[in-house]
Amino acid sequence: MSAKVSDLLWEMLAKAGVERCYGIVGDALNPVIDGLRRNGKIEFIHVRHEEYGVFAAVAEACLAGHPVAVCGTAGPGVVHLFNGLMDARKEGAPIIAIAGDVETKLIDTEALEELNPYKFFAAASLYTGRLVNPEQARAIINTAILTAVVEKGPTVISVPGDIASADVADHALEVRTSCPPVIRPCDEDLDKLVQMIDDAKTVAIFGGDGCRDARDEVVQLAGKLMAPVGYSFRGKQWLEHENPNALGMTGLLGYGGAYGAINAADLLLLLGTDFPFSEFLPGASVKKVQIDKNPKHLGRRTAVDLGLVGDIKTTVAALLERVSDKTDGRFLAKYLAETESFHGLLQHYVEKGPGIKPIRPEFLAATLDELASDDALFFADTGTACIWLARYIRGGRNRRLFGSFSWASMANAAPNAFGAQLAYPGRQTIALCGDGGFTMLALGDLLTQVERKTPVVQIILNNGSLDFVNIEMQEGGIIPFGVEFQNPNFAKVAEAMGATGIRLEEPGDVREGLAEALAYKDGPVVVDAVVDPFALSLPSHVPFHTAKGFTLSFAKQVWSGKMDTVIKTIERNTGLV
Ligand SMILES: Cc1ncc(C[n+]2csc(CCOP(=O)(O)OP(=O)(O)O)c2C)c(N)n1
Repeated sequence: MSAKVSDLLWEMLAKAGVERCYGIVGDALNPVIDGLRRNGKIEFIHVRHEEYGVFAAVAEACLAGHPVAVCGTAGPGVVHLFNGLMDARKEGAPIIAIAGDVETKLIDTEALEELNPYKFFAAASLYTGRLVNPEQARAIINTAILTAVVEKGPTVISVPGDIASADVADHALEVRTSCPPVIRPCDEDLDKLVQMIDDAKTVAIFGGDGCRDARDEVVQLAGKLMAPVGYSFRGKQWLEHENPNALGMTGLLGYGGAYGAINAADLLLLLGTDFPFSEFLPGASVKKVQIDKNPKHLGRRTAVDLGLVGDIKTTVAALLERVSDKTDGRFLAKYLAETESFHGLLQHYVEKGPGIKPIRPEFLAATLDELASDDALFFADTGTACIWLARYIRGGRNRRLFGSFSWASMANAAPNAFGAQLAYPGRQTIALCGDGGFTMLALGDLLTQVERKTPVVQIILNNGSLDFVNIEMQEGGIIPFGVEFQNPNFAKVAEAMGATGIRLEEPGDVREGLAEALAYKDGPVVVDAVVDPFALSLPSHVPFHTAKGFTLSFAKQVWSGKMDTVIKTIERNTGLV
């Protein structure tokens, strides 16, 4: 039997290192999936919602570093891929989406389920190829794989069923990718930077995900320069642990002395970061140097005095040989002390937690941090879960913290954790889910986890509201509206679906319940944690507009007869309970 286009597709994907394809089959995809079955090298993960499959793939691709395939079929199935592919675009995940397409004879006739893939995927995809002739196959598949892997992001191969089942003459090619090139600024620019560092009395460092492979070099540089180190959410897992100069994060989730230090230093080194919250970065009073291997990041969030293209590991290694040691440690000590005292504040609801009902999320997260293993993989839904993850879950050499950092979609954590568990079987994978996020996307695919006996621990912050938006609205000076909903007992729902369910209502049960969930290895666990919906979290630096917004919102709530809510919010966030 001669090879079909679909045979070529899967063989090339397998040779490029794809181990799994997540998705849902049907119509145009049927001959494509038939090729996957014949090929036998790639595992098909049948999910209940295509978007869930893409979030799983994003986590697998980002954590394991290899390309992952996803699929959805013509029209609606393809549309369900989109939000996940936007996440892949923003997270830099090498995903190849196989999109079912109408038969070639129907293209541009407004046929049932017809969708123009070029227009539809334009915002998400780095490359979209539409297979309308079998002879395009090798070139299109090759380009889709290489673009995803080299440029780090999603690509789309749109496949009409008739082309998937057409014969193809070409042989499958191994798509080879070399390891990324080493880039550092030229000597002249490095000399300029060394001069700026040597001239500065105080230096602070702010690092992001670009420090992923450069942890040791950055920590060493900070030691040499007596520089305090702040980091973004993405940078936390690389720069927080075993770093005596670590300060914490800035921004809305911020804690510790990071905001103070980066705004007071003579010179700020922005390393591998595209931190988007410009209002938390210093203005012209601080000299700024930004280094990033992606030139598009330079100077786009804040004006910089010097922008250099280079990977952080190589560039910082070169700097280490050239900069002079600094000996005055007072600046560093000041901001470490600030971090220490903020840490004390963060502990308030952790220490009081065992006696407070409803359960304080701070106490829940800190207990989880204590009980989870040193190589646990943590995932947070966009929502308040991010706040508790950022503040209470410590990174570690082998721990990983992941979220929809740059796209900020709801409902990412459970599918992320599912994909991670498939890539790292047996490792603790823990999803901190919002109740809004869990019911949006994770519930249906809990069945997928049950069927596969995938040991994912999903902890639902059951606060009966879209709490992050509730806080946002108050911050914006308006009365929270449209944010409340009613939840079932998620533990019972989980049990009915075949998963293990644990309901936590009493603070005294938190430790035991979490320990039981983490110890369970035979399938998914849903921990339904009924938490305080009034728990607020303010950043270590509160911008004026935030304080003003809360004051205004509280006043409006009082005027509209919601005195009770205001009192509870104040009471539960000022250490009164
Ligand atoms: C798909 C999507 N819809 C809406 C939003 C806007 N949004 C951001 S956080 C959030 C609330 C999340 O609520 P929940 O999952 O219950 O978590 P909580 O904040 O209550 O912990 C919303 C609606 C979004 N980011 N993504």
